Amino acid sequence: MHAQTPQQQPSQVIGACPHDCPDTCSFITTVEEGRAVRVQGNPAHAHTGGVLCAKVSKYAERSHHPERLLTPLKRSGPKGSGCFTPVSWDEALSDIAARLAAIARKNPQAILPYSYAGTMGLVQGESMDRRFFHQLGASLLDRTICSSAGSTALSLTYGGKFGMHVQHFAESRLILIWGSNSIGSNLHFWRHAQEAKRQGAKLICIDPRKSETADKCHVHLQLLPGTDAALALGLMHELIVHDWLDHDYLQHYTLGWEQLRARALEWPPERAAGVCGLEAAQIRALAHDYAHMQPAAIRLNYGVQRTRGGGNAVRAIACLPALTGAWRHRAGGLLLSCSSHVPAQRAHLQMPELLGQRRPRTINMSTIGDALLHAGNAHGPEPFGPRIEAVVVYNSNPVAVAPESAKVVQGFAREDLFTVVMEHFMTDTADLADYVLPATTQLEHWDIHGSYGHTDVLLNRPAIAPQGQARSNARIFRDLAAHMAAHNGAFAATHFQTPDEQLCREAMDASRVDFELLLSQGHASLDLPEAPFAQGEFATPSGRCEFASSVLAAQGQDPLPDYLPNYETGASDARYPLAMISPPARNFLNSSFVNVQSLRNIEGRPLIELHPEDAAERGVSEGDLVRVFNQRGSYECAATLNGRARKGVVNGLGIWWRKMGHNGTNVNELTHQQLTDMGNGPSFYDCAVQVEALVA
Ligand SMILES: Nc1nc2c(c(=O)[nH]1)N[C@H]1C(S)=C(S)[C@@H](COP(=O)(O)OP(=O)(O)OC[C@H]3O[C@@H](n4cnc5c(=O)[nH]c(N)nc54)[C@H](O)[C@@H]3O)O[C@H]1N2
Ligand SMILES: Nc1nc2c(c(=O)[nH]1)N[C@H]1C(S)=C(S)[C@@H](COP(=O)(O)OP(=O)(O)OC[C@H]3O[C@@H](n4cnc5c(=O)[nH]c(N)nc54)[C@H](O)[C@@H]3O)O[C@H]1N2
Ligand code: SF4
Ligand SMILES: [Mo]
Repeated sequence: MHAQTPQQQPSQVIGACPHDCPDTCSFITTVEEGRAVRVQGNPAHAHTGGVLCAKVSKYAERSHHPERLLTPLKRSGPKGSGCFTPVSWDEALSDIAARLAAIARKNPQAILPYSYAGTMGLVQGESMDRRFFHQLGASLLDRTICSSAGSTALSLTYGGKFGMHVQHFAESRLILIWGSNSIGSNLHFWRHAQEAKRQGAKLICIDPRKSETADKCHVHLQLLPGTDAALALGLMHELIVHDWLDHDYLQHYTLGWEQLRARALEWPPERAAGVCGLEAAQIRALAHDYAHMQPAAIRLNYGVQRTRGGGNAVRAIACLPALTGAWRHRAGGLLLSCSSHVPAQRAHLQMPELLGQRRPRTINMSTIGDALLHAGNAHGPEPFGPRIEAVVVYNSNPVAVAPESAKVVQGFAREDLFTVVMEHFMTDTADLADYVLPATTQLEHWDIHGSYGHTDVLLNRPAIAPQGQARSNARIFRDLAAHMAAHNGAFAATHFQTPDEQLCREAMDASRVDFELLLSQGHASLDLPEAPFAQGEFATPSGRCEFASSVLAAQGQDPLPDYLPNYETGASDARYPLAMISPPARNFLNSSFVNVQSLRNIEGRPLIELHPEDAAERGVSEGDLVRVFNQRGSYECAATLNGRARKGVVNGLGIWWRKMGHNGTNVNELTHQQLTDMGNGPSFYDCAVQVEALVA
């Protein structure tokens, strides 16, 4: 055995999982000879409890993947031909700066940033990038693709994204797991739910799919997609007629009770059951449990808000714990997101003041297909402004994840569109770029993270050197600013030079988060009350839980939650009689990890789950290839009759890369760009299709 130099000693570095997942785990990377050999859960971080999900356990495999992008690439053939030539950073950045500067001279709003939560880090996700685009005066992006309906609804009701502490679910007597496949997408919450179950709690899953989580709950209410508001109103009806109410809580801490009462009384369980495709007795039983098994907690997740009425559904469900006073106990109440607790210094990181007097238009990321295809106008009845001439994509893979892919692809395929994609891999979006810039992974850069599923703050230290010539997002924007300075002196300012580690130091309110503690142990807990709304203290304008929203009323909208039917149901168009939802695959994270072989082996191949009767009507047997289609497009995949689909509903799992699909498409070939009732979000799970056997 040869002697090791100090650098060759295995070392362990504390980091944070960057993914868009409510768990925000603390992880430890073991490094040997400059390579990450293992990524494991940090046992010292209570929420992580030493456990990572299967996906991120493969993070070393992902980071050292043989197909990692290691040099800047410049397109050398027609768009989408896959022909790229390696170029130096200097050449790439000079050319990109010149192209963007030329567009900006005409109208900077023709430039659009496109990013989401490929990393949730404040530094690599929303700092130098925003400074850069603010200085440029580029179009703003409304980042709606995941959670905006639910977030808006929660904020209207509670005044922000606040909720129960996740660890207190372990003490609940009843847990409603509503629109969440927790085992797949919120594993560390599930550990607390399991603990509660061991202590005798009852677990009830509310989900159109018989998910892995539904399998483990005592009761599964398999309602039709997009009918949750009707269910919540039916529950309220029962709470009211039996007087299972906390009148003191209602009187002191809520707004609009009399109005909500009148609305809920329009929803006897029979009516709600008819809408939801459930039995009235199931709704009665749920209401009885909810009133009598206290403390009662609701783990709501974003799966519930991806239909036309998703915002109203979240508002209706969010009212429930105020009716029964469940909030009085720390193990009662609701958790959708608690991200408003994070003391992030966003204005400091993003510097919107760099816009000066300019007020650029905002483009909704959920309708990127339509936006890219818009010819542009400045003066129409609905002014769109200039045609989009350049897009800079980072932390996102819109060609795979955005709805109505045919239009998204057509948009990104425009020969006259200048597209820069910063990525780890050659994704479907990178395939259509003019420049592809290699980005570092979480193992290679600094970052700092809040969470939307717990109330700790985490620091991520780099464990290994950047692979190849990869650079962090923040560094790429710093370097691009330096090249832009040749065209516009404002980019020479020192706020375009702040290093990543310094941005981490400045990202959080220092009076709330001790950075030295983060440096030493990687995580720090926020000091917060045990039960957020035990004594009211909602962050709404009225200080109350707003059943009737003063904000909605001021906008001339219905101030109360209501049931809004889906845009598309299996009944709305005879040609497309099946409702399709497309929830996450357990071993992928949106479209990330699809290219990690060990995880793809577990998922197998693109598939839909079909009810055996729907399959029989179409002559489809287990494992057959099928064509799922509607007026927007067609997606070929395998069908499974595994018992997880309800009759009339198809489950298209996961966001496969299009190029790995059977006919080069994925499930978003079928989804549409109509928006949710609140927050301008996408309605991915509000989609009607037909299925037919594919004749080979
Ligand atoms: N393994 C894995 N984990 C993930 C992700 C992933 O892709 N894979 N994605 C991450 C992201 S981006 C997010 S936003 C979060 C949360 O993402 P969510 O979308 O909340 O993810 P899930 O918890 O899988 O839950 C969605 C569940 O809602 C159900 N559902 C669909 N339509 C309806 C409906 O109308 N009503 C009700 N009640 N339920 C419905 C689906 O069947 C599914 O079981 O998860 C994150 N975690
Ligand atoms: N049909 C259907 N569509 C959906 C959903 C659904 O349930 N059904 N879910 C929706 C939801 S909830 C969400 S959140 C969106 C998610 O959509 P996206 O935010 O686009 O998420 P990902 O598909 O994971 O793509 C993230 C990309 O960022 C890259 N990335 C990661 N870290 C970095 C980094 O540090 N730098 C750079 N430059 N790149 C990085 C990854 O390699 C990956 O390709 O998809 C939505 N689309
Ligand atoms: S994806 Fe979620 S569960 Fe998996 S390691 Fe990251 S934070 Fe933890
Ligand atoms: Mo998401």
